Amino acid sequence: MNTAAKLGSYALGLAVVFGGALGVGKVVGPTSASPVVAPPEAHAALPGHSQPEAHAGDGRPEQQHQQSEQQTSHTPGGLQVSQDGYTLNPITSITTGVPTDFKFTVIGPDGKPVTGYQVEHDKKLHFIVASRDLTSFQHLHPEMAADGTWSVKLTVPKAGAYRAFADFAPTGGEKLTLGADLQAAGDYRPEPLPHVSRTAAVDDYTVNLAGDLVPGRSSKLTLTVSKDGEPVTDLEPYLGAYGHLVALRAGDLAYLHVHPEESEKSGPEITFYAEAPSRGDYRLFLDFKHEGKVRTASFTATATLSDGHAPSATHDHSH
Ligand SMILES: [Cu+2]
Repeated sequence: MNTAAKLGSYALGLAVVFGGALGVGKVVGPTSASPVVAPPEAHAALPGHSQPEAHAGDGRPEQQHQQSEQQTSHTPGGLQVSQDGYTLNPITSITTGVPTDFKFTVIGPDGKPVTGYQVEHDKKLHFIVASRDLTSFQHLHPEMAADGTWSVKLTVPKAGAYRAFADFAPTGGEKLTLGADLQAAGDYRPEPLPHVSRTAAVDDYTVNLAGDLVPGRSSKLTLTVSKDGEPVTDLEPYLGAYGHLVALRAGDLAYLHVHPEESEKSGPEITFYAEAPSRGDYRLFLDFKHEGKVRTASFTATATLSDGHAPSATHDHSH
């Protein structure tokens, strides 16, 4: 009986963990610039707090629920092919260097392709394809057929492993980012992560990055666009803002929650709030539109602890 009771509690805990993920969108919610994730100290208090009542029966599920919410609020998007009953289902395979009419569906909790989506940033679904070494990035907008099949022209430039992300919110549901691996056959030569830099060049444009990623916090990032040394003040709206930023964690390609600051200004600055789930390196991809063309500027940034916890490498060498 004891074992059965324990298993029952364990199963309940799992159910709460998966159910709790539905709340993630709210927890890391859209508009707050303030810290939204509990600091690590909050966790330390939990296990001790729940111990004395471990045998109290009725109190147990609620305590597990609290703990589960703490855990799921830290799970970044894009790491799972299936979450909250929704599954990203690639239909087509990819071939290195060959344009593919790539097709996929999102299977819903009822086992059928989802056809109802909420529009976010001007689109029902945002489709990102990044190489696992983070040196290739594409932000695409597939078309959906009436039966829920999405299709998009996709060409991957080199052989290797890719991660495809579908960023969407089903009608009546929470925002989700599902991720699936795609493989392009051939001679795979992974490149190292580009060095940390606050400047990125694309065509005649230079983009500067101000602000720092802070682990477990919403961090303000300001990107400033210039062309031939002159600030660009006539950026064109793209996806309902003056830029679109995607941030992926090096190592596992966790997909960060990023949202733009509302602005009437068409440049040269574009401001975002990005939530780095941990310390480590991240690759940032800024899409911006100018003179009718969308370009992507890429940066590598490191999330380290601030407030006196800076790494020793930043010590002041003056005497
Ligand atoms: Cu998009």
